Amino acid sequence: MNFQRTLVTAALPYANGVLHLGHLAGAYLPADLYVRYLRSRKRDVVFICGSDEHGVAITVTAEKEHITPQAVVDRYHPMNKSAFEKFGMSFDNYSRTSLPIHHRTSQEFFTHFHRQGVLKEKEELQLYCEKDAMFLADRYVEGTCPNCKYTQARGDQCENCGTWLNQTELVDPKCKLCGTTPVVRKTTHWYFPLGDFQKRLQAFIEERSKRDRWKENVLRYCESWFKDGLQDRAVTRDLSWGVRVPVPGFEDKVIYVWFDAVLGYISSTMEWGEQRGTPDLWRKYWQQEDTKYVAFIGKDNVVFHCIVFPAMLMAWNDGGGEQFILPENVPANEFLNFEGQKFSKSRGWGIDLQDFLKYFPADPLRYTLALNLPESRDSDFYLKDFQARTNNELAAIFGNFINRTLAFTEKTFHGVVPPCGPLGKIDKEMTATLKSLPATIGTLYERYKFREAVIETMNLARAANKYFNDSEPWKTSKENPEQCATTLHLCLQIVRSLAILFEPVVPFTAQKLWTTLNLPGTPSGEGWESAGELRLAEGHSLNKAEILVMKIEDQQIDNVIQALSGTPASPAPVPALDVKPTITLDDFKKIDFRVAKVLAAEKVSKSEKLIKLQIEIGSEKRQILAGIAQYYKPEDLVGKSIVVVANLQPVKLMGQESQGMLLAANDPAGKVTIVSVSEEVPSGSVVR
Ligand code: B3M
Ligand code: ZN
Repeated sequence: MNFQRTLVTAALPYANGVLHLGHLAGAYLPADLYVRYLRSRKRDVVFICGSDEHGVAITVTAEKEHITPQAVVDRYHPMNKSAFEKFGMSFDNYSRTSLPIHHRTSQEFFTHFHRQGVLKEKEELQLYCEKDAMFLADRYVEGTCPNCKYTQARGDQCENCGTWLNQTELVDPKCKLCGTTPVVRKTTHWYFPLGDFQKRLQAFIEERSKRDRWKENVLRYCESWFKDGLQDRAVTRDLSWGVRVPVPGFEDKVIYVWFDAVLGYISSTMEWGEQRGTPDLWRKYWQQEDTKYVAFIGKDNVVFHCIVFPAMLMAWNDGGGEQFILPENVPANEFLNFEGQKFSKSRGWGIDLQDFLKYFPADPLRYTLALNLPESRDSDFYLKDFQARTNNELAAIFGNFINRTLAFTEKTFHGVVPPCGPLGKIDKEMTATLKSLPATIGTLYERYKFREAVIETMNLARAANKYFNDSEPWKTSKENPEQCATTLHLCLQIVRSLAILFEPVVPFTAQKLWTTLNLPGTPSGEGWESAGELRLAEGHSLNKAEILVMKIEDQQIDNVIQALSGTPASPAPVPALDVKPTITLDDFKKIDFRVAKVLAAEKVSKSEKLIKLQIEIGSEKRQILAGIAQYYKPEDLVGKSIVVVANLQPVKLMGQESQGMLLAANDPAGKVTIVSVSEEVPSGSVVR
């Protein structure tokens, strides 16, 4: 495809809390790296984001605090917007889905689908809380995830394994407001026939994934959805906060938050165009076939961006009007952990972006996150690693090369770019390396390999330090001044190139460096390719050098650690023992625990977490499903003697029957360890 422009979106964060470092590593930093690179390549690009301001997460917060949902989003939207700015996110527009332009757009889509007969009206069973007299949409209900057994799964999605749920699938559901068990009642909703689009979605992903090399993890998620078969999905809710359903008789319902949120990308682009006085500009980015659309998200959003949103756009396009483009790629990242544990709002584990930026500048954070991006698997952020990367790489390699070059130039050449004489062997090698790098690093950016791109960029600073050392300018300044001038001339050229090539990663530092070099405009304005060329003119005078990268002292890290444990965001304190209500011995005797032997085990295809076990309990053979795939390989389970509840009513998980439950310990971090007994104990033995 010969694309003329790029549309880049990053997931719209809920305006229901502040951003933490995990969010940045998932969608935002990669998107910003990509966009900054494209801008430096002088591509036509628009970068769109905004706050997702609907959904039950927000109304639950409002109820807890006895304020309106509007007050909740009015608090968090500006906070997140400003934290993003301080972090250096270069969005062209950061909108909000509570704006009229967004409500209008969402309703227009809904009405269009309704008129075209795409949506189906259905009566369905929903959980209803008799105490609160309301249907428990989405996050108003919590229960155990049928997929991974996580106990705080919500009505629409399990936060732990990312499964998109129908609320009636939750095991042991509880009303989030009053804690009582809801009843099941009938209500009428509009359904989007996702299943009807399956073939076309598969063909779409097949084509695009080959064309633009989709990431393995994303393809795996999509395949598992297809394998199970896509279902019709309700796209309306019995709620009052959200976009009103524009169908007569349904005015008291709202559109499902995910159905309106993805359209937020479009309405945010519209708002951007309007602000610039060109209200139709958005069409160029959404409706011209030669636009490349790349949607950056975290892994928990894959189904909505690879399946739901494309299906919605297909349904719109079927109407025959203006045609929307579909994503060319959806480079989703996995999760980032903090100091070895999952970020968790409820446990207060992690560090907020705005707090972090009170202690440290954005650039070292961007650099460290870029090197730890969870591009293919979950990764970690450690404060000590942040300190080490800042001090030993950003300061000691990149900063050091720049400092020594500028200091030497100042001292020996009065701060003026010296002339370049004939090139010797190592000079030629250095210039050849420099020449090749914009293309090499550029290819990595184009392929969404941001970690590698940043490593390669730092390698230039490494090579430059070596070049400086090997050239020994402190010797040649006396013995061979012409050679010394050549060395410093080339080093200064590299400093300029580093400003351009590092700009996507450390934009604030790059700009400071640019000013020190006494160059006009911005590094990216100069153009990416020019980083391979020797553009600094002989005789150009430089400004006085400042320290570019401040080292981080142990004390500073300790201060943060202190602050972490001194506030509610503390490293998960051991929670008070929260024991369930007392039961009698008779109650206990009702449960039949038995030793079972694992005969066979395999992963359940659709799921990240579930393993299917064939077990033997005495003379009986059974199948059980357990959410342990993250912690055990199926082959390691075979032959183990485990303990199971043998008289538990069978349940269906992911369409498969589970005839019992194995016992396992769940530590506070969520790690699962199976209870096992010595292999000599015969299967079928009673445990009590
Ligand atoms: N607000 C969920 C999230 O922040 C959701 C993303 C919307 S993208 C259209 O993970
Ligand atoms: Zn789950």
